[in-house]
Amino acid sequence: MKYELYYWPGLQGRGEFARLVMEDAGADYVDVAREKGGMPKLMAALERGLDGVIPFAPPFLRAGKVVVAQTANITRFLGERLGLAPAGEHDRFLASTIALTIADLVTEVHDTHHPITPEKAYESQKAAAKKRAKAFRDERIPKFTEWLENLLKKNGKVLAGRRISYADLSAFQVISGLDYAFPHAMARRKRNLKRLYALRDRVAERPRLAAYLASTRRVPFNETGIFRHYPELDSR
Ligand SMILES: N[C@@H](CCC(=O)N[C@@H](CS)C(=O)NCC(=O)O)C(=O)O
Repeated sequence: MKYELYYWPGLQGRGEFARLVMEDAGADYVDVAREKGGMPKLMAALERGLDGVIPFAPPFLRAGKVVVAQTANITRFLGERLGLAPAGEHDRFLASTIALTIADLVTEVHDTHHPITPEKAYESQKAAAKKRAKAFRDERIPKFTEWLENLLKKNGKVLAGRRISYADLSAFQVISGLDYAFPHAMARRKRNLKRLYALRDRVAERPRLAAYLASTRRVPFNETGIFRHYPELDSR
């Protein structure tokens, strides 16, 4: 099976959550819009649909005749197919709950630099972004990250089930992104998040992921993505 990932080129963005699952599993996939002639395919899928499905926004994934959109839905689909999901209903829904909550957190990260609308540039909403980022740093980072830390305290070395799952890969990505975007705010949180950072390190050391992270397929975090480092939105 060759998976087709549709996502904007030049940034990790939400597409990265799906990439990490496929990279860790050693799956065969193509990043459609990064290929020559790929952007028109992405735009055509958004305008006219793929196999009868018109996704609202990237990322979306084609796996044979199945088309899946929404990041958490995609990572669950891939995780369950590629051996990166827990077994049993309780843990399957726990993993899915974690991925959906991380998707909420990602939206809040995005809204720190686009608090008014995603349709206008950051530069046109800087004053509101400063206020939003302060509330995010002071109230929302602690709430989300301590929730993840407490899940680890209860469950052990992984967030759901007994082995690494797509939920853990998503936690790796969101912590890496927060570290990039808000290095000062995160440095202050770190001592309360020992289990979460240990998980982040264990995920980064997985052989296929370590190779991926060192490759050119891993586009560096940058200021066109979700996790943007604007010093004025972080605090010393
Ligand atoms: N809830 C969706 C959000 C998807 C989303 O906002 N995608 C962004 C790129 S990361 C986009 O292209 N949005 C276009 C739009 O909202 O008009 C998910 O988690 O996949």
